[in-house]
Order: sequence, then structure tokens, then C-alpha cells
Amino acid sequence: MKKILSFVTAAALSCTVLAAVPQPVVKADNPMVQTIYSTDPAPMVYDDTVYVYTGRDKDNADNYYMPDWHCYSSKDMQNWTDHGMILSWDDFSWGKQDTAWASQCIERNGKFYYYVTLESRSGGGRGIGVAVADSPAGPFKDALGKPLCGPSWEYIDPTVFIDDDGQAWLMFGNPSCYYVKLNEDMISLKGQIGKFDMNQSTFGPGRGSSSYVEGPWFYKRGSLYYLVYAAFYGNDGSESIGYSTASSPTGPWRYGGQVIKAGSCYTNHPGVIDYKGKSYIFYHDSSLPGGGSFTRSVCVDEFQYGSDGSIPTISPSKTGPKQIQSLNPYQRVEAETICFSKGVKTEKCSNGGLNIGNIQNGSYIKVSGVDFGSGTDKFTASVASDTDGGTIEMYLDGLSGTKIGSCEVPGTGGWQSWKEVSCSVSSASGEHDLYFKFTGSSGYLLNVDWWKFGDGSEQIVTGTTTTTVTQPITTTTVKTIPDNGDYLLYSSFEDGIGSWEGRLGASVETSSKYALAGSKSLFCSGRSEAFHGAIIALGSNFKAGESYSFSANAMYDSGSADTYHFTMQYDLNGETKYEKIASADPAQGEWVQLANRNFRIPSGAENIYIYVETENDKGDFYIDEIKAAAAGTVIKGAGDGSLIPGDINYDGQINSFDVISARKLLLSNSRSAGLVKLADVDRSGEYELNDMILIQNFILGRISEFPDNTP
Ligand code: FUB
Repeated sequence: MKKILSFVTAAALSCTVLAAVPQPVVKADNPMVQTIYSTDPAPMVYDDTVYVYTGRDKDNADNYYMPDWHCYSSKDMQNWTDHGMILSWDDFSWGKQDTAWASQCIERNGKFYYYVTLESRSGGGRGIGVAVADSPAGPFKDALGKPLCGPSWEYIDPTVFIDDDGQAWLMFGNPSCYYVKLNEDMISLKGQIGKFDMNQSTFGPGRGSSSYVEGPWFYKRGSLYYLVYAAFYGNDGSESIGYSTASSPTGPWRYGGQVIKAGSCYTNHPGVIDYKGKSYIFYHDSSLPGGGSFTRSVCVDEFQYGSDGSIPTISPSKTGPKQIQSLNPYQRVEAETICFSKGVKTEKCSNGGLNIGNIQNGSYIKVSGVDFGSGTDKFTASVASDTDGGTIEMYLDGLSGTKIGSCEVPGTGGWQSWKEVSCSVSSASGEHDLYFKFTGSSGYLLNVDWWKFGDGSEQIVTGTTTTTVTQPITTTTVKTIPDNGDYLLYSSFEDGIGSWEGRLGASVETSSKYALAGSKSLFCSGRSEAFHGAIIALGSNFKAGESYSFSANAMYDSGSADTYHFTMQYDLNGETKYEKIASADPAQGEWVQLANRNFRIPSGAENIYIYVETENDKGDFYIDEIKAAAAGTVIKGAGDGSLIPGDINYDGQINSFDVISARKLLLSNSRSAGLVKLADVDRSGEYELNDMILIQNFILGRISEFPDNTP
């Protein structure tokens, strides 16, 4: 009782103070990694997500002592999820200790090729190595057991790009830039290594024959090829970033200008991407406390190309780019998803992935742009502590902003002995930066694996559109989460088959004959067994032991009626196992949804796949709109005649959650045709601002039906 009273009093007090005093907001979101010194950023856009690969400078280093490479991902450009160390110098039999320099990763046909710089332990200089993985965050394995290029003291800093004609190019080098074609296997060279003509007109006037030094970043935009690189100008004491352009990968290059001016860090290293219609440059500086030329930190900023394709001079910012999508606190958020932190480290978690640790009194984490919607009443976190624990305090918009709650963490008997703790929270609605401040006595207090908030909408899910599931869901309490388009996996087949494959003897290809949404689906044929179907591996977004909402849609247009299964395949204790996620019987020529809002991936499962198969029939079939989201998410699908225009989150009613979904949809670049149809309440054929206003007016009682503006 005492505790509740003191919490209420504190909350009330902090509200009173709030009204009078402007809130100190922690603004510094660059550098984007604060848990280690990170270097040489290499961004990659894959599966609607930005992955950034970095090197690591050792703490207190007095030279480039770099033991391993790390990976981070984001969908909003402000909050970055740490995937930890993905590869080390030690994973290469030929690599010398602590020489893990710059790198870049690229995807081809569902495999991830990671090109790295390493010094050869048998002498001769540095070289470019290549490691391969099945998912963006690894595990990666050296593909060759020897350098792909080198050793040579000039061979550092690989950049890789696959051109529109399918030809892959590798470029690298200091103080000259070298280029070579890669074979389709991405791990062997096609032809000889060439060297660009390095002069003032190709790479700008600089300290040497040109300004180019190292760290090339090669890409194409429209029909123009770009090389952005670390450059030395005049008497500058440190590297700038410059760029050149060409109309072919091998030049002739034409110097474009200075992109980022020299700062206090001796080196720099660019990485440039376009993501969701915006352009971003990644680089490194020495801005983290204790930072310097050998203790660097990765940063990111947004920029706009000139109408002629030129890159402007960009001023590094402290705030980083604008957040492009809010964070949903009502689904499990990994604690290592961080906008900015102080006094926090990440480490491997016994439950998979990472957890945050090394937390002491006063350590904190900022999570940017958290959308609490119409309000929250509960906070839950998975925590561990080998000491007496501590307290997780939660604040909005600054460390001295509104305090919305405080959760006591007890000792759990070990730093990896996980326990869920919950507490009530108040005053949080709408979108805010969320601060977790950790308090307690001296020493390390607690670790956190994940957290989430509750929105008071706990419901008993009594069934889905499935007819059979191996895991009963009728007795489980599952929150019904509105579908806000935040998917962990989404295959619409509009842009190709993605990572889908034919299972065993089957073949898959996209088809324009039928589509549940958009204009394409995936056609599965050549099946000589019922279990031959369409299959995809679940990536690092999915964790064994966790529950998710899965949905697929299937149809057949000829052959016999049969039961269709949406199945999970995984390895457990050396054995391959299969479990039905959902099953249904489609009528010929009609789509059917195979969905399960709460399917748990068994603990310990590895090599996890999902696939669609049939019970007996071996005929062809089509699948479309395959989605996976947080457990409880009501994913829209086929065969439901009860779709209500305006009910964008598909929960059977039009309410304020639909306005939130409508707003998100308006800002989203990747709208599914099904969602657009539901949101286009005036039936104009397009989803526009007017539709969102109509939905809002409907909820406010200003209109009782939607106008029909059918063209
Ligand atoms: O980080 C080690 C080296 O310094 C990189 O390979 C270069 O690009 C420079 O950043």
C-alpha cells in the first residue's frame, strides 16, 4: 500500500512540476550505437528493414585494433535493434588477430554474402575475405578458407553491388580504388582485378594524385553510378567524404564534390542507401564519450539528392534522421532496441538474441516515437538479476518528463535466470519518446531481455478461421492486436518470389492469373507428393519459444478438393519435426485463409520453415499475402465476408484504433491492396487523406455512413 501511495504522489508531483518547467529532452541520437565503439558502417536494405554492419574499435585502443563485426537493424531509422557480434577475425583461419576492418554485406538469391577486410596471418598484407549466411544477422561462415582478393597492403574496404543486368561488382582499395567482377556464386572472381585512373578529374584534387583515400561505397541510382569514399583534401588533418559519378561501373569517373567535411576523427567511411523514399548517409566520428580516432562511432543522417543527381555537402547532426514509423509498444520489443542509451551494454541472452546488461544506478535507455494510441495500463518485462535487482522507472519525452510507472525487479538468482515482472502504468497515450531509467544501489542491478505494454484489451481468443491446429488456442488468453501493417514477414509476390522455394520436388513462380491482393500470387506446381509445396525459411525476426500470428491464403482452380495445411518445419534435438499452424478446405476457385493468431514456435527449434501443402492432392495451387506478426494480431485474409469498410484493423468495429491504423497507412509506402480497399471508405479507388477524415468523422458521430464516390 505504501508503495502505491508513494507512486501516485510522485506521479502527481511530477505532473505539477511539468506544467511549470520546460522539459530537458535528451536530443543526442547520433552516434547511433552507444554500447560499443562502432566503425565503418555498411547499410543494407532487405525485407523492408535497414541492416547496418559495423566494425568495432576496442575500448581505450591506441591503433586500429578491431576484433569483430556487428549488425544492427531498424524499420524507423531512430530505434536500432542490436543483433550483436556476427563474425570475428577468429572465424577466418587465415586472419590475423584484431584486424577486422571495413566490410559490406549483400543478399543474392536468399543468401547473404559478407565481404570483409582482414590482415593475412601468414604475411603479405591485407585481403578481402567473404563469409556466407542464410539470414542477414548470420551466423556467417568463411566461404573460402583464404582471401578472395589478396593479400596485398592496398586491398582493404570492400564494397559490393549487383547491377541491373545481374553482374556483381567488388571494389576496394587504399590509396587506389580497384574493381573486379564476381561470378554468380559471389565467392569467386570473374576476370582480372582492374585499377581506376586516380587523378584530379576522376576523384578530385587532394593530398595525393586525387582526393580518394579508402572506404569506397559503390551503388547506382537511376542510370548513374556513384562512388562515395573517404577523401583527403589540402592540409586537412583528417578524412572527409567525397564522391564521383560515372555512366558505367568502370568509369570514366567524374569528381562530384565534398559530401562530409573533415572532423576530429582521423578516418571516415561512408555507406549510402535509399529507404522508403528517403536517402541516408552513414559515416563515423569520435563523438561517444572516450571517443577518438581509434574509438569511433557510427552515425546516420538524412539528405536529398539534387535534381541532377548531385550529392550536397551534408552537415553531420546530433539528432540523426527523422523517425519514419512509430514503435508499437503493445508487442514484444527487444530491450536491445535502442535510440540512445547511457551506461548500458548488450550481451548474448540464454533465451536467444541479446539482452541489455551492465546496468547500474542511473543507466538509461531512450526508445524514440513510441505510439501508445488511446492509452496503456500495464508494463511487463523479462528481467534477470544475480544481485538484489533494482527498479525500472519509465518517463515520457525526457528523463525528467512525466513518470508513467515504476517496476520493481527482484533478484532472480542469476544474470540469465529470466522472470517476467509487471506493474501498472498511467498517463501514457499518443506518441512519445520513452525513457527507461534504472535505479538501485551500487554495482550491477539487472538485465532486461524484452518489454511490452498492455492496452487493456486482453481478450480470450476462442478460435480463428482454422479448422485444425496441433496447438490448441481455445484456452489461451491472447491479446487481440489490431493489424497495423507491422509484419515480421510479408510476402505479397508483387515483386517476385522473394526467398520462397519449391519444397522438395515442387516449383514456384509468380503468377498474374490470380491474386488475393495486388496483381500477383505464387503459383506452386510440379508436385509429385502432397507434402511438396511452397516453403520459406523464417529469419532472425522469429524466436523459438515465442508465439506469433501467422496467416496464409491458398486457392486451386482445377483438380480435386482437399484440405490445405499451413505447416511449420523445424529441427529439434537432431530430429526434423512438423507442426500444423492452420488448415482449411478451400472451394475450387476461391481463396481460403489459413491463419493462427497465437502459434508458438517450440522452444529449442532450429532451422525453422513455414510451408503450404495439401493432405492428399498433388495438383497445382496458388498462395498469396503470407504474413506473420506479433501474437494476437488479427491478420486480414480471404474468405471472410464480414469485412467492414473503415474497419482497417479488422476487429469487427470502427473505432479509434482504426484512425491510428488509417494514419499509419497514409504515411506508409508499402500499402497492401487489401488494406487500401478497406480504408478507401468513399470508394474513390484510392486511399487518401479524405478517407481518414471520413473515418474520424464517423467515430465522432458527425456522419453515420460513408459517401459513395465510385468513379
Ligand atoms: O577501420 C579501419 C580502417 O579505417 C577502415 O578499413 C578504413 O576505411 C578506415 O575507416
